[in-house]
Amino acid sequence: MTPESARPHLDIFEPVVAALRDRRPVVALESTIITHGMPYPQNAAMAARVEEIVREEGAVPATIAVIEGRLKIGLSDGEREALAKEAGALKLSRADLAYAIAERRTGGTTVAATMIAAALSGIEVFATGGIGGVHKGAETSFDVSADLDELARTPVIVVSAGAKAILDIEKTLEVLETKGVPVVGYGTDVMPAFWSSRSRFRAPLRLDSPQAIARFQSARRDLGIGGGMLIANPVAADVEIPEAEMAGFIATAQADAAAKGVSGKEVTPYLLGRILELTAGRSLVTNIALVENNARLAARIAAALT
Ligand code: PSU
Ligand code: MN
Repeated sequence: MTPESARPHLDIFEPVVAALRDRRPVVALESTIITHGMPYPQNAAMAARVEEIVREEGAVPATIAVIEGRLKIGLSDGEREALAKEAGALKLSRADLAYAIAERRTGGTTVAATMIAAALSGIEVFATGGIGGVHKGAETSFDVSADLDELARTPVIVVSAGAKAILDIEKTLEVLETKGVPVVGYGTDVMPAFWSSRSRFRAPLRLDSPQAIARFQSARRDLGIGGGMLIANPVAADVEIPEAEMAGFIATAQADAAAKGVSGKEVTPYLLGRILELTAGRSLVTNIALVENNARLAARIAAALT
């Protein structure tokens, strides 16, 4: 599966090697959410709990990150803890994943970079919080996440709570449609908005079971349609922050980012951190709950694929 030339840079954790060899379900997990998405120690607790949930569902978790130049597919508890505390971690996407390897650096992998690593190691399903997408104001900033291109080209099922609500969800859906990426509402006709279970937009497609998602993905493969798909799994209603309530916090965070001149890859981490302050920690509780919810569904999809 792994191209020979990539192998010297990859360390696949033993339980993941065994599961892939025996064709048991494996779920990839990203690490930018650990290094840039949440503060310590909540990030460490979230990362440990998410792995546990995947195991409870009978799958093997593979948290993906770059540690001192090694592309790690699956981390030990010690490596995961150390990454959660690492202050100098890079945020790695398609553009800089290989840079971190060549320069022997440490970094969290975004949705895009985690998809690349998952596909290299033969993992078909991946759980995250929310993908990157088209930022509000992208018509002047041109800030469109590399996650969207990766979904178009790399054959991994990405389980998310939709696009982060700090984004322009309507434009993000348009770009995904243009690129031929299926966006599937899980058990819903309405696109979720990360912290909110509902947005103003319809989910382009709907499926109601992990088995149905697995069938859809294998039909795509049979037809030679490459690329990934995005599953939009709404956060549970009892922990959501409704969209109308979030809108005010997001607008304030956005205005603060503009006033401070935050740009490039710092935009998403800055907005998430500012929203955490503005909601007095409530957004973090929701963020953790939705990642856990996505990990559970991803494990069930992985099982359905085997
Ligand atoms: N989901 C979260 N928290 C995060 C992210 C997603 O709950 O921090 C990360 C993902 O790694 C995603 C990245 O790929 O933010 C998008 O960054 P950008 O908008 O700069 O492409
Ligand atoms: Mn960006």
